Amino acid sequence: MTILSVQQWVAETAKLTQPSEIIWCDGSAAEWQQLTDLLVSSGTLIRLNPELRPNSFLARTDPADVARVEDRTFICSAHEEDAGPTNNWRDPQWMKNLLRSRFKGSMRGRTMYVVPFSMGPISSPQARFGIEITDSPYVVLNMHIMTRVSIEVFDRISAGAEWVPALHSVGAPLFDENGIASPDTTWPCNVEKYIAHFPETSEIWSYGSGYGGNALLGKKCMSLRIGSALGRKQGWLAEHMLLVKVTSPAGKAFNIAAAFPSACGKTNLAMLRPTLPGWQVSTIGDDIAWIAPDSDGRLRAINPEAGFFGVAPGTGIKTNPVAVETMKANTLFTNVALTEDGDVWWEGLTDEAPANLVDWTGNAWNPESGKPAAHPNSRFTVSLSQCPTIDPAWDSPEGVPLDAILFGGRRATNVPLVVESRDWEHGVFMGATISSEQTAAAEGIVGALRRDPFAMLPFCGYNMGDYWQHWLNVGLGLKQENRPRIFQVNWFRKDANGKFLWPGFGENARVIEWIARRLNDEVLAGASAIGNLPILGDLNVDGLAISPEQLSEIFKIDTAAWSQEADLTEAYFAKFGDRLPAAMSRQLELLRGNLVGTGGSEIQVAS
Ligand code: OXD
Ligand code: MN
Repeated sequence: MTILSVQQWVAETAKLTQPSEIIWCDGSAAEWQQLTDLLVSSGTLIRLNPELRPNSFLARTDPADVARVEDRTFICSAHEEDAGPTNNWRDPQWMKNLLRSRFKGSMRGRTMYVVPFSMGPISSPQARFGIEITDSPYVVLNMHIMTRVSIEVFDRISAGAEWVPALHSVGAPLFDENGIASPDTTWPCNVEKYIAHFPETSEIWSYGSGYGGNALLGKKCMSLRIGSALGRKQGWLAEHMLLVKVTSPAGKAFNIAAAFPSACGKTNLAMLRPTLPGWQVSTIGDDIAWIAPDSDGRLRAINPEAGFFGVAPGTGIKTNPVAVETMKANTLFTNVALTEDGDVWWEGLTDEAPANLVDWTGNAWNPESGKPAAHPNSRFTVSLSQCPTIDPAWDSPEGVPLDAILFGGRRATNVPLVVESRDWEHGVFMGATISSEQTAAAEGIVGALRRDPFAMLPFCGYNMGDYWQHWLNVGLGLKQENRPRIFQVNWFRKDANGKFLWPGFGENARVIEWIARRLNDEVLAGASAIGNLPILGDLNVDGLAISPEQLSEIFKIDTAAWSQEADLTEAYFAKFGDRLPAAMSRQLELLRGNLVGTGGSEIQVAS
């Protein structure tokens, strides 16, 4: 496409949506100033006390628009089987016809913003460009932080770069077709929501929500759903992974990407302050990694985002001091509580709630009410550049060479604290079988496994079976000695009384230390039925109140329970029919054979 086609797309969209004005955005400080002033005067943003939280704002959403809407998220490929059994599918023409009727006049009385953005440093060969059209100035401000908004993107497009058209409307026009006015609200949105992706033509159409991943289209929509489909065509991987650099006391550095389902402490790991002397962790990304093979047959990773859109509750001075420091200034908060002196608070920021809070709905908070002051999915949006542990490579066009990939779920049973895959294919099997026990009845049967392969369940833009095959293919294209090693971790194993066996948080650095020592060939591992485990004594537990019994419990492999798990995996894999790679069935059979052969937990030294 050429720059002309951008203009054409903008003109056609304006004809359809009928805004009263079009503004071409440039991502400048002046634009930030103008839009924050506008939203403070309209009541959408509250300016926080500049002495306590300079250049920072609080937004309160409509109580019905507080999270991603997975059941309203669609993958619109020509054939249903190309979306696969884990996605909501709609025919692309059917969806576009329906959406055209919703977008018709949807911006009447509002301003349409055209936001050119880059995912990844603009000059990076791994960067991809997009243009978001939105009628939400709140979205524009968030895009300023989360992506690189710049008019340079137009130059790249003129020079021939591909780009993703990303159309967004909150679906709340201020006039109907007869000119009858509807009053505006501080959080316009529509009860009907559609987050539609067209992976074959790389387009996004999002309607009805102003919140987070539904509306900041560079994030889940482009960087994961469209990104994964682009990556498949172009030979790279778009992943729901944090990215960190770990440096040993001897100064040896390793780059690690890690996939965790939502709400498994990803931001905390991305900003880990190790409890072990001499070890350092620096942050490159907390949510998404784009990973591509380089000319040395090695994988290189970039964080396509430029900001954190982190969950506030549980992010505390004790649990994540780095995040708390990061959001000292220049931060947008959404749905947290407001303090008397014009600052913000949420559950877990401090042990005690300050007096006289205003809750996320704008009402005086009654601590006795049993209701939280901040919404459980309330967020902070802040630039990566403000993170005290940021690694300089976060902004480097070349990205970083990847040494290890971690897969984690939230498992009370079966899965040990850490286990290393035997090889790439086994590692892909580990990723494909990530799951968590459901903890709330709302999610289904409590204790049943929720499968979340590669932590990509809501984010894979095509058939998940094809996605596993793509991972296998990418591995085959790498030099064997340069392939990242793959590990599975689980911070959440519990004992028979339901108590966590591992302290977690900063102590997870002990597991990272063992992984780094494996990468450096300093320690051996023991072969077990499910992969290679640390040899007793190699995992540093000095100073931890953990008994030898607890330690053996945390690594216990129960053959009967694993056989049952293998049966569940077989049933899950059957959903993918002939899209299931043969290598995944082979790995499952290997697991079954190992369980019979070793009795599960007998450990021999493997390497
Ligand atoms: C997120 C998520 O918001 O994964 O990052 O849900
Ligand atoms: Mn995420």
